Amino acid sequence: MNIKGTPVVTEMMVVPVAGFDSMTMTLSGAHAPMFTRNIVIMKDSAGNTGLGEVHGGDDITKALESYKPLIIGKQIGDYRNIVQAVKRGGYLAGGNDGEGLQGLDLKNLKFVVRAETAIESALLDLLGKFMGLPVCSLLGDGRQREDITILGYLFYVSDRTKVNLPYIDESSSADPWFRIRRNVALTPEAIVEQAYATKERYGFKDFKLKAGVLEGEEEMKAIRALKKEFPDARINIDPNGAWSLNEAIRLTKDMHGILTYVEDPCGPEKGFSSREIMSEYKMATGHKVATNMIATDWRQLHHSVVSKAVDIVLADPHFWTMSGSIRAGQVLNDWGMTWGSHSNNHFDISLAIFAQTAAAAPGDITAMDTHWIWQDGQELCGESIAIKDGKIKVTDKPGLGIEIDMDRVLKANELYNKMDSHDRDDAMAMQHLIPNWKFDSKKPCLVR
Ligand code: GKR
Ligand code: MG
Repeated sequence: MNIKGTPVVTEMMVVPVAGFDSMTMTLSGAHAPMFTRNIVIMKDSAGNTGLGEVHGGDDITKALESYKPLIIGKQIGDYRNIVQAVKRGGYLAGGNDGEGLQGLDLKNLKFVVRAETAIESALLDLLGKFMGLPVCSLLGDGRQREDITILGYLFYVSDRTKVNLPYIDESSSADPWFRIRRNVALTPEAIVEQAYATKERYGFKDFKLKAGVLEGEEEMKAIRALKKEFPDARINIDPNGAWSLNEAIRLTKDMHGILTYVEDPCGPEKGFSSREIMSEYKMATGHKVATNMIATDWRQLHHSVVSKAVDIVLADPHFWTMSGSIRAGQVLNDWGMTWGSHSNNHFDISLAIFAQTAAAAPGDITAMDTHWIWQDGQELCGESIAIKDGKIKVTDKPGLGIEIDMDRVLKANELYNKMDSHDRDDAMAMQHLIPNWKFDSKKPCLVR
């Protein structure tokens, strides 16, 4: 097909980058001192620059590099066909063997991630700039809202001073949140302190606690403490499938009015799939259930819906592509279900991707996850997207509404090049806390 009238892509750069992180804890272990991402920077014949971001790792870099010949010289208006060509003809980071199991630090993550999202985003950014429209106006049925509600994503944090790893120290920062976010937080009081500091800086009204770290009872104490301090907050807990069905029921059955919903409480057990188990959990407790683990593509979504295992699907555009996430959002809304988005550590280009996708998702969407509060201050773009009053205001600027700062990108690339390994490995830092620690999908990471 020959489409006339839109600029052509003249250049595409893939830049792997790294940023600093806290020793945040999950079922998978501890976040390493640095996290990685892949950035795509495209230029077109109209002189515009388009941006994309997706997960890090050499395999994803390789996939993105392989797309170049399928993109350069093509018209940006033909972006749907370009993304198709990339899906069919590019190198595929392939094969997922970890359904329903938290294994995001292992090689599984790259199989859930859709590297082409970074291409789609950069092309939509260029097209939006050419047309003078924000990306959300080009997705699905167009813009659905003026601002996006964001939740405060709280994590337990281990004591970085007890391990000999290059975690950064921000305890002398002028900002109260920056001051505490790199420090140990393993008690209900410390989680409440995080919530206050993030509320102060970002105005959050809703919170999520990443669980699967301590015994479930301890984690419920933190949830109760949060609710006591923030009685109007919608609060959610996410152990990434760590609890058995019985345990999940025991822990949460009396938490109505305290927990608004529960995210991936259980995984597969005793020959039953995570969908069957979560459906039993829902029936037994009456809690609403969210997932980013058992509905990460259309086939999984179908089975999740048929088995009535979930109410809220966290359709991260980096897993679904932006247009795929919106298509899921439309279907969920038509079926009386709820759209939301999961996240992993990311830079501000992904924050813009989340915001533009959420802006086009129809219906009563749930507050969106973002890890940005843990990365805030490490922007790759000039004027970053702000979270104020617990919301991101959807930009009226064309495209993603952000402009890349190459000096910052090059610095983040330098950091990346100093790293020995570029793949996420949450078991690495755990060895410094608990020698010979091994991932167990049914055991909180600090319970050994
Ligand atoms: O950043 O470690 C983390 C999170 O645990 C992430 O990997 C999860 O995928 O945030 C995610 C979730 O909601 O499950
Ligand atoms: Mg989750």
